[in-house]
Amino acid sequence: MKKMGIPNMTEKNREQFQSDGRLIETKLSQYFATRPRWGMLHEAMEYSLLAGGKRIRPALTLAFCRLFGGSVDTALPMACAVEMIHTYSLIHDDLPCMDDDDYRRGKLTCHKVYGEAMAVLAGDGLLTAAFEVLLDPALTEMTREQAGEAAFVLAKAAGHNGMVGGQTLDIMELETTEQGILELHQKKTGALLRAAAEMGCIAANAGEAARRAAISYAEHLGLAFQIQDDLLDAEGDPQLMGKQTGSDQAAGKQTFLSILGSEACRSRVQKETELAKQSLAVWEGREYLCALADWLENRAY
Ligand code: GRG
Repeated sequence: MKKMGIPNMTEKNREQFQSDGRLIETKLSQYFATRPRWGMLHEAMEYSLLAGGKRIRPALTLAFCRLFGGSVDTALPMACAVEMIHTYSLIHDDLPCMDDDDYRRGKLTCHKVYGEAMAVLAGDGLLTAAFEVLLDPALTEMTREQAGEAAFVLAKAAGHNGMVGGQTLDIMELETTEQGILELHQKKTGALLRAAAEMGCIAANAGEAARRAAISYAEHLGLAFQIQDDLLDAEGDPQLMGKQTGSDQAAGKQTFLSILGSEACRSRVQKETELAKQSLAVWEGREYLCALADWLENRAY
């Protein structure tokens, strides 16, 4: 997989994104470092967790915590938890019974390396570890109240009315209208991005107005992100993306692209990115989150 770097960001914002990335990477690598007798499981979990994702969701958690005056140490376990849920979803999504993909992020998928049963378990292990990390008093600087609230927000976003529900709508191919596809993606992709932003607010004990702004930002960003994902699946460079492209069309799937066409998709990505940025208009210190939105609008992977 070719690495693209992060264009269109000022040096300061790029440094922030990279230093948050290092923080997240280091913390994630500590959780499963020990190997019990059944350590193959931990190896498989770590293989996917440390496979080089963009770390967008944890970056949002840290950024919102910082924007609203919280401590990054409080937010870090929440950031790791959301990345664990995201990674589990990708491992399961790649399984033969779902999308049956051989490559992700330029590397063989978890089941290709460790076998299907171990990949199912690695996903299960990451899903549950996310809540362990949030709720273990020894691993966190959160108050019990913050941990409980974050766990609730994350569970709702990841579960049957959130990401798992969205994936179910997807595999049942129930949605064929723009409104239906929108709802599917609000659940499948948007819910976790929104939870990532909300957890940053929880870590900072942010007030209602701040939380509403963060949710609005995340919802518009999520939509832009998903539409860009549809465009990349059709038009992206597989080398840059680190996985096969063209899968939606090959499967005859209804997507924003198939319904709206590429021109309308591109302008919708722009519009949703603008709305995401406008959601933070009254908040000082928003430049970094605006730069993240701009980067995602133009991402090539
Ligand atoms: C299996 C329960 C279950 C859910 C799967 C998220 C998901 C649901 C499937 C992934 C399919 C997909 C490509 C969705 C589009 C948006 C998306 C989540 C892209 C991948 O996220 P990135 O770009 O990935 O943040 P990296 O690799 O950077 O972490």
